[in-house]
Amino acid sequence: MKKLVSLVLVFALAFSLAACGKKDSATGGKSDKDAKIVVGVVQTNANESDWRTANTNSFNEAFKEAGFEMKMVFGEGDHAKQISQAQQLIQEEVDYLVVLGLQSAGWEDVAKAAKEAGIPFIMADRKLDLPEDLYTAMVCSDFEAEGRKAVDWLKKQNLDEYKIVVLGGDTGSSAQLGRSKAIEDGAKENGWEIVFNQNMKGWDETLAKQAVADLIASGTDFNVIYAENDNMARGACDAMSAAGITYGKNGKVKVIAFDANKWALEKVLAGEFNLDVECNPLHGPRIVDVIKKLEAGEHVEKNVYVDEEVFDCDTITREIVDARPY
Ligand code: GYE
Repeated sequence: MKKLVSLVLVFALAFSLAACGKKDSATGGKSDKDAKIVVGVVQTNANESDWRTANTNSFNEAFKEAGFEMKMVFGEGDHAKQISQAQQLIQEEVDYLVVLGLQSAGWEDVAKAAKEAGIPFIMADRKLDLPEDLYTAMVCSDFEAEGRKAVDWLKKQNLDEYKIVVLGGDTGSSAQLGRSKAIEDGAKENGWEIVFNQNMKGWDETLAKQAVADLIASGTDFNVIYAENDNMARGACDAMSAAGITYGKNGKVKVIAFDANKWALEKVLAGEFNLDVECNPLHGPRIVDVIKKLEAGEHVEKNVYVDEEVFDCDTITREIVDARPY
């Protein structure tokens, strides 16, 4: 009998030692409660846009305040690089993996590797094409919904004609895919003409300015700029200014932007942009909240879309702009 009891105790000890070395990818939870939580963050690019700068700063500040150690890496426009960076972070056995994907597709192998390693996979900013069993939580923007807000506003303008220039973001990012789908569907539904529809690599402001300058030089007629972020909208406005084309509140061309950076809302207030659709970059505190809940074994919503609003040059106020956090 004594032998049986000691055998059972040996197995129980062996099992508990084996279990403490492996985290549960669904719930996280460091085996050593006193050690610092280490979070790997696979970011898109360092200097992609003002939105991205605010986003990166948000992670830095929130993780520092939470006492997390952050290992942030930058794909710099290269999807394959992001994949290998994520795999490296898994090898380094980070406690959590947060991914902001340049591309929405192609993340299955990384997500499977994280799950196998017991590392919770969290999507931030841009939803990735993954089944729900391969990620722990998603905190993203609904980009198609953002685009629909712009389409609904545009429809209410009751323009005599709609000749739309679409300046898209990075091809294949969920932000570009969602916003582009909204305007393309809206144009079909309403019989609007899209006279130009190209994605600007890296959401680049200079590329957007040059594209609009070329359109003007070629004599292409347009009366709407649908720019998928603030920086590209500013590039388009610079091109129109250089050509003496009026735009904004009292201009020939309506200007629609996305992100709602504070400097861009100053342009909405000044009547240079007609509409700016918010895409809130402050994901740092949101991801800290998710990780703290996982550490505490609390329930975490699987899919959370960030609440976002729109800013219209006819209704925005100085107070609204001054109160903005980014
Ligand atoms: O709109 C753009 C940034 O992923 C929503 O990426 C983000 C987009 C944002 O570079 O400015």
